[in-house]
Amino acid sequence: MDFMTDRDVEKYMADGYVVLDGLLTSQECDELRQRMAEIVEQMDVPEHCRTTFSTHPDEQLNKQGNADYFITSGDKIRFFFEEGVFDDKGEFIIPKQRSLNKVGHALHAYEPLYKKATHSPKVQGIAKKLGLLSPVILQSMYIFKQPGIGGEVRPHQDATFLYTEPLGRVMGVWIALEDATLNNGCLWFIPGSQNSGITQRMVRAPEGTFPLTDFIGKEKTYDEQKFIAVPVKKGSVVLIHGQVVHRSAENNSEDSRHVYTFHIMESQDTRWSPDNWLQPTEELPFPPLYTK
Ligand SMILES: O=C(O)CCC(=O)C(=O)O
Repeated sequence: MDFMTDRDVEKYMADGYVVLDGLLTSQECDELRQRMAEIVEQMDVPEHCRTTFSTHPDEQLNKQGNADYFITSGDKIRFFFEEGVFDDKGEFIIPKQRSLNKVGHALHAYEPLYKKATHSPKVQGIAKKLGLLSPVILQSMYIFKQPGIGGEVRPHQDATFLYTEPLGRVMGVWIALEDATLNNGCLWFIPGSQNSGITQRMVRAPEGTFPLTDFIGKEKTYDEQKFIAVPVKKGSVVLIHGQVVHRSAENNSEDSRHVYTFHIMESQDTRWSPDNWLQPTEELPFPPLYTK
């Protein structure tokens, strides 16, 4: 039987997301976490690049001292921090292992273990089950949701940041490397919201202007009651339609909630917007999923 069943496909189409248990074994999750611990141990982030990551539009526009570090991170492995983890001189005021919000955006290309997880037969099988002909990998992220300080991710649609014509060509593959619970900041979704278009786009600002990105359209406020919590077990994957509205809460618990996530796009008959912050580069064109 396929790892993704017909019922899973139906649920994904209806709700805009679906959970599949057992994409990775517990040991595979631990290996990915161990490798990330080594990467963090060795990280060397220039002072001017000590970037706090926020999904709040105003904050993204205003904290642009290090905007270059973000906008050129599509083909690199770079480090983005939680608020309040540096002192005035840019020195860590908490252990650096606990300081990160995420690492992105090219683990899938440069880190062999992450590359293997991204191109695994199960992931390729999911894409085939969904009928994708020429899927490519756009970006990847390791998200930490640190105990006590892991920030919220505000309600959004991924197509705001990863825009295609036509819409409906992008899917997030979100893999829990630890249990994601109500306490440590699991995902929440508005089922069916992928069918109502998008409300906002993040675009590159014209060359030579600052800030480097801008938003078109307004951030929408959603009815809190419509969100459904989606706690998942370590090793499970959540498939996220590019237009489904989702969010995650702050992590006020004592547990971390590590995740490896990447986005794929059906490239056949799809126009990747040149206005997107993320662009393929000479060093790293978007790699096809159906390779090792
Ligand atoms: O991991 C999270 O908390 C949020 C991730 C997310 O919203 C995304 O990858 O689009």
